[in-house]
Amino acid sequence: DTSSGASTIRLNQIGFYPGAPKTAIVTTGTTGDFQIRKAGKVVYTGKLKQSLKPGFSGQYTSIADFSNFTTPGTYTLTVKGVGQSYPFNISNSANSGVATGTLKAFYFMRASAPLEKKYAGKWQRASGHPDNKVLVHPSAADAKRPAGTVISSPGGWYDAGDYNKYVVNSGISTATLLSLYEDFPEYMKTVKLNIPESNNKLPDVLYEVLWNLRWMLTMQDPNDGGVYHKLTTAKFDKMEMPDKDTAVRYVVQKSTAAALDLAAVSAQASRIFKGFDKELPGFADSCLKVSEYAYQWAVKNPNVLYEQDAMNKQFKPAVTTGTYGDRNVSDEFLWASAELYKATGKDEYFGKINMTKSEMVSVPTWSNVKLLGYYALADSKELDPDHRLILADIKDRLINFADIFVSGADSNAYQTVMTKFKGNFNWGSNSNAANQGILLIKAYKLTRNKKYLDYALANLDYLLGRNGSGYCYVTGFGSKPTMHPHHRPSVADGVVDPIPGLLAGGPNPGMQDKIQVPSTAPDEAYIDDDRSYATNEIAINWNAPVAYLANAIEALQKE
Ligand code: 9MR
Repeated sequence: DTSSGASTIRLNQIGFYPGAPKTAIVTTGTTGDFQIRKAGKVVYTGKLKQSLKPGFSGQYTSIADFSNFTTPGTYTLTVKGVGQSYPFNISNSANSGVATGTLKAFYFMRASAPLEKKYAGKWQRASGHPDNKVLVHPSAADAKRPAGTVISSPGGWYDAGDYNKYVVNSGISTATLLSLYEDFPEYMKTVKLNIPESNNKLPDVLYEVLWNLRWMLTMQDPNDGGVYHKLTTAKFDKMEMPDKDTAVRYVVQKSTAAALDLAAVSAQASRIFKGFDKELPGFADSCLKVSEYAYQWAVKNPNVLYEQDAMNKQFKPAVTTGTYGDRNVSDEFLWASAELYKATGKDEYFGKINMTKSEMVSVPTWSNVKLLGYYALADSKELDPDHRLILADIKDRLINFADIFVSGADSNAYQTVMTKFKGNFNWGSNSNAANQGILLIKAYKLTRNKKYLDYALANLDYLLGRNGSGYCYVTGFGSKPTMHPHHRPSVADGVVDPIPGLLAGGPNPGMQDKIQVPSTAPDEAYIDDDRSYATNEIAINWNAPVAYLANAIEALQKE
């Protein structure tokens, strides 16, 4: 009985590495034997083991551990009285398709460009949002750029299911992909994305990053260094293709968070692109100039928050699109100071890094970027010896933090770090799984202790099917993938399959969109419905960490 088994046996629907842990979860808690089968024939038998704790729904699960089975091939897992799982592979490059696909997804998110058939296949589409005539919104007006001034700000990635471009969210997304390259340069040089720039000199991942970075640089006002918070229509448009949305686009109010996020990313970029000065002459230098200028603006304007409701009381037209309205920019200061210190070696930036020990409670999110600063510092060994003690302390903090996540993860129903805490299941919960994975990869790189790598892989397994809903949350992959993401082109293009490589937001019992989820158990609160923007939207800050995680794991398996 394939159908009931497939919905009850939860595993990475794509595959496993010969030498790595292999785990499936049986949601019924059944005990007894399980079998691994190749074309129906049993090739391995193991014993199911009950979970020590129940899942969030109250149900104990059982665990099928077949790590000892290492022969490459295509298999199913069966349990008597339960049925048969979806098929999976054991292979040396088990997740390479997902790794490449989640990166290629950024190409599909490009604004101001047509997607040609040779790169986009059946998802080819016309260009949308040229953004070469963007208006300065009254909230952003000043003497040099009065309201209605036309500026050019083309390119970049669409943020999510909507077509707007937000600097704050672009910051963490772009930084995550830059870090993927920085942390695994040799592997990333081999990753081919089939994008228009693929035959040029730089690694493909860097060309994709450049598409967004170049847009981000245009969001700085050259007159004062300040950075517009977002480029947006006044209200969200319909579920239509990009070229159909021709509403006026604005840049709105400058904000401290936008300035610091741009400062951090462009400092990091300056470091990386310095290595490609021959291919992109002067680009690294201009990134660093933008960075220092934005940082200076933030120092002069240290607490300009983006408060959309207040803004709308003062200025017309009212703007009702996403806010990314961070209320606390101390972590943005830390991140930008860390990146600028690393890029320049200047003590003035080091002095601004606030080292208070408290508050390191969250993996990175668009509103909490503290850990991105720690990541930058943790591998800055080449810098001033006077600061080495502090840098060593950062490494300890990162490892301690990783340990908090890992400890006891083997007792919960899905045997992952993600499924340890209820609190992980908020809007965009899948990005928490991915960002925890990144933290664990960083801890692995610092210690070479395999437990971190194994739990990073377990969180990837979580995203690809070993979870409370039974979905593979990456479109286009696995036997039961997300099919109806809240994503305008995927809904409007008339193609049955959604655009591939996109990570759904994931379980979130909040129902901010008023769409009923099938279960309010936190890890089951997911619905594959394109109206459910609180569980099933896609977004660049969710795709970037899953792309990092899948590529990092592929790279590390090959080491
Ligand atoms: O990811 C954001 C999430 O943390 C917030 O809770 C939510 C509501 O403010 O907004 C999410 O971001 C959305 C953004 O505002 C507009 N584009 C789509 C984003 C993903 O849903």
